[in-house]
Amino acid sequence: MKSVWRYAAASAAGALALGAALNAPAAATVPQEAAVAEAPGTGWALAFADEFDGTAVDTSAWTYRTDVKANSAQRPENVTVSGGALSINLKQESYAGKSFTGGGVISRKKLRYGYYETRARINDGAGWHSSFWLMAGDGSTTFPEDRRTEVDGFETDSVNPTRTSHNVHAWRGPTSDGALHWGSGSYDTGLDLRQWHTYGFDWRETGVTFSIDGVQRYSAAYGPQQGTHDYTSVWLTSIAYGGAPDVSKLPSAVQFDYVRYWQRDYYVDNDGPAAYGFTTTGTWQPSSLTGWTLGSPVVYGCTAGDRATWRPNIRAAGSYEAYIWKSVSGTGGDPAGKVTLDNAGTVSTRTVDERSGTSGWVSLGTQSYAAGTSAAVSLTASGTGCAHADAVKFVQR
Ligand SMILES: [Ca+2]
Repeated sequence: MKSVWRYAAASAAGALALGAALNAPAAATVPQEAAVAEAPGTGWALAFADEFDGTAVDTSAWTYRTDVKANSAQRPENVTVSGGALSINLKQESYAGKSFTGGGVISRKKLRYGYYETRARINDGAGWHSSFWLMAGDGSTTFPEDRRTEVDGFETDSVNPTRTSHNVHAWRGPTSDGALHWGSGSYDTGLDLRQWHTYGFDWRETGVTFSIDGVQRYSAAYGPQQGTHDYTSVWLTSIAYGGAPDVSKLPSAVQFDYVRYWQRDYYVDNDGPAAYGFTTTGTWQPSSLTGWTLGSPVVYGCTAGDRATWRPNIRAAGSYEAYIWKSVSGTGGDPAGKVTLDNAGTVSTRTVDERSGTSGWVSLGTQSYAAGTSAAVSLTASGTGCAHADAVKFVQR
């Protein structure tokens, strides 16, 4: 993957400011940056971002990590925004039975496939575990009941400030029962991670690819039937973990310059955040079928005219191949469910036979689409058997 970020040319004034900042408080040392986020490639569209350019955490976008884990308790008070960065302040203080406090933020927005990026630097001094990662939850625990996908863009233990790891975990709840894991293992990056570096990962249906400063470092083949591909929040966190904290280096801070999330392909699922484009008319009920990703519920409608509609919010005009997930369900399935693809008034239809073949994505062809919500796919039950509705996707071609 090419580098997705360009620094502004260092002016004399900029170099002076940066030099002077080396002795200033941590929050003032964010390097110069370009004025506009640069997309990771053609067709990607920015769908969520926080540049941390304000003077406080935007609590409409973020909640706080507040658990007590390993050697620290996490406190909202420790998270600040100033000087163009979010700082997680690391302290030696007695709180909630611990001698140290860290913290973090968790996005309220739940996201799935796309390219995620941050620029970050860890603290100097042993004893802290800092991460840029995805998972369900609100920050009160790292073992929520609905824990499924975990993607770790980086996990760095400050005792070894050149080493990090990239990981994917497919959980099935708060315990490790049945979980699957992919990981780079801790490796030497050849970089001083106490300096600013850009960390990105591209999560697709077929897996996750991780990079540092635009250089690919690890890829995990995390398929949709190996674990639930969940809607997750972005977590930026640091806790005391991995040996005793070096108290001579406290207080200190881990900093994040920004978080950005781009989309290129558009999945619309019957489950997940309600506003994401799935609607029904008629009567649809939960099915016991496994969906396109493990544990993604399917619904079914049995009366002629029952209709399910998926309407993506396409953020970049372009050429996309549309698909609908066909759920084969034996003699109970609808042999002639009508699938309609409406591209801003240009309509094509076909039928799908749920009584034959195998479950999988069925291509509806490649067309040019405008940005916005003018395209939709619908499935209408024929009244013979029951039609099953799960997901559609628009994949950029
Ligand atoms: Ca589903």
